[in-house]
Amino acid sequence: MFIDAEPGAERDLSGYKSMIGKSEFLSDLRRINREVSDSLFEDILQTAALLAPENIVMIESDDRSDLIKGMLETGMLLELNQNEYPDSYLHRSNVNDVARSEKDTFICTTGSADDVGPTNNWMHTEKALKILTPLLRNSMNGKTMYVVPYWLGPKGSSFGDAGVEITNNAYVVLNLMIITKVGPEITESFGKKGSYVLGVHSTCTLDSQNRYITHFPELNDGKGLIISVNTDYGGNALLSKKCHALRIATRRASREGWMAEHMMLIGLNEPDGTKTYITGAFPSSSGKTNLSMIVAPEELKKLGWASELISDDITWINVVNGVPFGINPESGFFGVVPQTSYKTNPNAMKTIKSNTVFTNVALDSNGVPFWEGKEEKYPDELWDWTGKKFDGTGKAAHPNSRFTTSVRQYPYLSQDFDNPSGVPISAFLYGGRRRDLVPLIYESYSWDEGVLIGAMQRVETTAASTGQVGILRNDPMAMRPFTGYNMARYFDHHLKMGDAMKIKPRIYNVNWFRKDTEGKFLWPGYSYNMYVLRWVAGRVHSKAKGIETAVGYVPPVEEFRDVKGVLPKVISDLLRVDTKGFRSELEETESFFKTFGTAFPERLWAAFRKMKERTESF
Ligand code: OXD
Ligand code: MN
Repeated sequence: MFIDAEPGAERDLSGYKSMIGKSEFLSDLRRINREVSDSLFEDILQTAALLAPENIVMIESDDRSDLIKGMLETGMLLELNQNEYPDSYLHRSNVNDVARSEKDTFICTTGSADDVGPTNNWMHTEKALKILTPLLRNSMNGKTMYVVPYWLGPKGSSFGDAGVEITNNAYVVLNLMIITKVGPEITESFGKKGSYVLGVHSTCTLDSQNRYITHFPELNDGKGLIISVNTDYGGNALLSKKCHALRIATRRASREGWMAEHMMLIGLNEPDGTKTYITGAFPSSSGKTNLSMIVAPEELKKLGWASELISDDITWINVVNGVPFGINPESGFFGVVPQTSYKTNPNAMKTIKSNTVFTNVALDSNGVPFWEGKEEKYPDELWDWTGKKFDGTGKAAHPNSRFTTSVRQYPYLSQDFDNPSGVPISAFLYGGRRRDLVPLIYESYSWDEGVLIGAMQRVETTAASTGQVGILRNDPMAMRPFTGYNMARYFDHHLKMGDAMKIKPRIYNVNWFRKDTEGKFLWPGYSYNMYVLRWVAGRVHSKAKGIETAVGYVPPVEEFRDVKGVLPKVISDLLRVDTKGFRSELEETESFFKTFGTAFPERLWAAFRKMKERTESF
């Protein structure tokens, strides 16, 4: 077990044993894999011994109704207007706990800080456990301890993974029941996997001074242990998501030869029936969900262009016979709400119209949820995300307010969503919020330069994480907060994965966020991004031209000739590569790359030098 529950003391655990002994999940699991079932029994027991809850509830059905009923009774959920938003609810967080907290997030190993590199916080495993044990001890006194065995990925997929989250928080349980697979349908996959990532989450007192989101990739027999305390916010507390499916997964992926990425994944359908699978990595709250739900503009829709969704946030990629195949480890959205409307993202609006948990949105007098960007005007009467009457100052909904909804409600879910083998990926997009410099799109000259483009991403910070918003920072592959080991080795892993691919995805840098001198966006974005994807598909299938520039190929302006409402002059501005600007960008990036010291791959320096030379000669 990970922690000595009560050093030196014998406790009577018979009560807990009999509660856990009633679990049908464990007894079914026993028939498939006795060793895993016994080990899970023991982990639950030892965790209970430390946390000392009043009772233990195993989540072994996907029926959420009892949980919701209980949460309505305690006020943890508020019922929304059931005519307009059937089976939908509002949860209000503690005001000091509304975003991922990177400063409190640690990767803990028995080695040294070099294991995690300069972009992560590191703590020695022993030191971390010394801090965490007293925080955890008896922290569930008088509370229910929920145990949620979950499965990430398509049922039965050898690329999927098993996890268990132990938590006292019913809101966390409810979210997990939406964003992962739970219940009897997962027992077989879980048992066959033969091991699981263990997550322990305790609300404690929500003391922000003692908030920790810690990852122990070496513990739990090398499968990984996660401990999160004093926070209930999604990204900090839904341990299946960023903690398991990214931080723990990246490190394992690097050893096992696959990739865990902060990427959406869509299938783009062309009028002639061609389908192109495209992934895209964008930092939190930078339009990744919107792109994953893109609707073609009328002119392209009429011709037969359409997009279907596989992932909105995370993609796991395995190379099979030299071809990269992607799956979505998740089963639900935990998406950012503000600015979502029938104009910007009609598919999201349809998806969240029922069966949805909203977090930290505002509420009108009819019990209808409201957020900035939903409608033109504020309703006459409104309560803000904290429950106070909204007086027109500040934001009514929190900028990081969220919706949690099953992907099954998405109207254009790919038929391959459940495909255990995943789908073959032909293109990677990297991007983020850049008001200047980065053109609408360019394509890298090679895999290595594509990895460089990913590694070079400098983007503006958003409300998804605590701290100042709008600050430019290096966020390679949109993975800075989510890589569970040294990013220099993560870059190296990317390069090597390219070597393993016979058919390498083309790699692009995109930027929907360029502004003019008056601060207005140059590109309308949203459905218009389909024109950009059309060029990507054209390149993949060798149909579209590219013009050479210092950093890669850009589309000729004619590729956008049928775009309505954007002047050709603006298009050509959007596609212009500012060679001098990129030279400075490379210089600034160089100092970031140097922070990795000798761990930074020489092969990536070579790609860097090549691009830099071109910025001098173009
Ligand atoms: C998310 C994030 O919640 O990236 O997806 O913060
Ligand atoms: Mn994300």
